[in-house]
Amino acid sequence: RTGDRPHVILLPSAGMGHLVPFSRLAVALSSGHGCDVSVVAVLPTVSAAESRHLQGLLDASPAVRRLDLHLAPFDESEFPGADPFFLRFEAMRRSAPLLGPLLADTGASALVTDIALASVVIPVAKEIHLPCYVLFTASAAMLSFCAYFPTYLDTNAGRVVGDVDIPGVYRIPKASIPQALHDPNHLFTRQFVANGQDLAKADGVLVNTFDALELEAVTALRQGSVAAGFPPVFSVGPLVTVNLPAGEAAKESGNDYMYWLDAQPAQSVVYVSFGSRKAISRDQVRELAIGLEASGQPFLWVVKSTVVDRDDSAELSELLGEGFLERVQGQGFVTKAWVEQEEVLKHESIGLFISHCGWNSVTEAAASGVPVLAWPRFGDQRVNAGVVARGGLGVWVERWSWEGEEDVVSGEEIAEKVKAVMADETVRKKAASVGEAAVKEFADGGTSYRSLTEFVRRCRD
Ligand code: BUP
Repeated sequence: RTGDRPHVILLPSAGMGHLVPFSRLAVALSSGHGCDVSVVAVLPTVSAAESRHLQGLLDASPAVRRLDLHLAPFDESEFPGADPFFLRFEAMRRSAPLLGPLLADTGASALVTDIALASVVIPVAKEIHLPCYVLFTASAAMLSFCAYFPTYLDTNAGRVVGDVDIPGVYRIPKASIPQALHDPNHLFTRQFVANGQDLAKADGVLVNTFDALELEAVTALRQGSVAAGFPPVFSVGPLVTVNLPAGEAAKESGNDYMYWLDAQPAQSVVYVSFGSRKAISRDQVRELAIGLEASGQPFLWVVKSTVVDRDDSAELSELLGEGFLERVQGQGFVTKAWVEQEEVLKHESIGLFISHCGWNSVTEAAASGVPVLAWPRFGDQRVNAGVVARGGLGVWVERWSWEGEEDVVSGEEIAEKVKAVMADETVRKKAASVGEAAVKEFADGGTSYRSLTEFVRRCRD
């Protein structure tokens, strides 16, 4: 801790969906809000994308320091077939006691832990008298669901029996509840319920959303309607990369897609990405290819074919079908590589984002005012798609969303929907006004800026 600069320690868990908002928070705190920041890292990271991202953060922000957490031995065979990211959550949770000695002599003012680790980290922080906040990396709707879910289970014999009506917020349809939570014994359910129960013990909860997008949920949480005695809620989003030089970083690293975007007409390109964590089925990839081609719109498509990027060796041409890449030359840019999505979404050529609705993707679309065609698939994505549709950021064709891989949406249907949404002025205008609100709230003096200022004030006390 230097002078009266608070020293905030950030503890992200695994996966880009978690690391990205933490790194943006690190930059916001250290550059705009006068804090010293340390980020706890577990190396090696699960994916190569995380490793590059972490290094990029440290290279670009010398004021942000790294604290290495060495995990205790953990026998993964206890959970055969489990998602590698959930396994890392569990390994980190079991290593929480190691945080005490790691953090004790850092002179820290506060710890901000990832929601995935909350219930095990809060007691450790309390033991060393370190104020402990939680960063909720998904929507406020999902935060309210997480806070209410333990009570819901208590009154329903421990199971999901139907829709979940969150007091003061809205009803989450049964089909939108993350699949794992339908099984009380699932590893993720156990973590989720424990974290939800213990949220009330945190000194506060930061959430990567903004009031104009999710006023109902944020207000209900603040008023204690969702869970009595809920700690202060700081809506600090949409967390964005500060001082992003439009397209320049991506171009410097030799990424041709930014040059390709430069050559496209304004608001004409359909950007397609289903996130960094789970591939879509091969049959659906083929139909999507047919649909994008038939839409006649230019498109930039990030194709993923494995769960963890380190294992991805499938050939694009084999995935997309014979002759596709040759046929769409000029119309489409298809890549398996990582793209700088935040920069892509800021590019003026982008007219639509077909998205799996990982929460970071939603917040990035909001920050750029780009309409979303929501195509959620698993986890919290359906709840997020609901936020997109309610908040005016885009449209959601609910019957397209699937958890299993059995239903394939036809190329013809995809092409029709893309054409219709691209031609819809109302969709475009609404998304643009969400974008204006997002920028205003995150900027100096906006509600999210003030929320973060209040959090820092508390860290200083
Ligand atoms: Br793929 C990809 N470039 O090529 P979400 C992703 N991203 O910058 P996820 C890129 O990764 P969860 C790419 O901008 C976002 O910040 C993207 O997070 C970035 O989805 C992040 O959108 C992905 O939250 O995580 O990774 O599926 O499962 O936690 O939702």
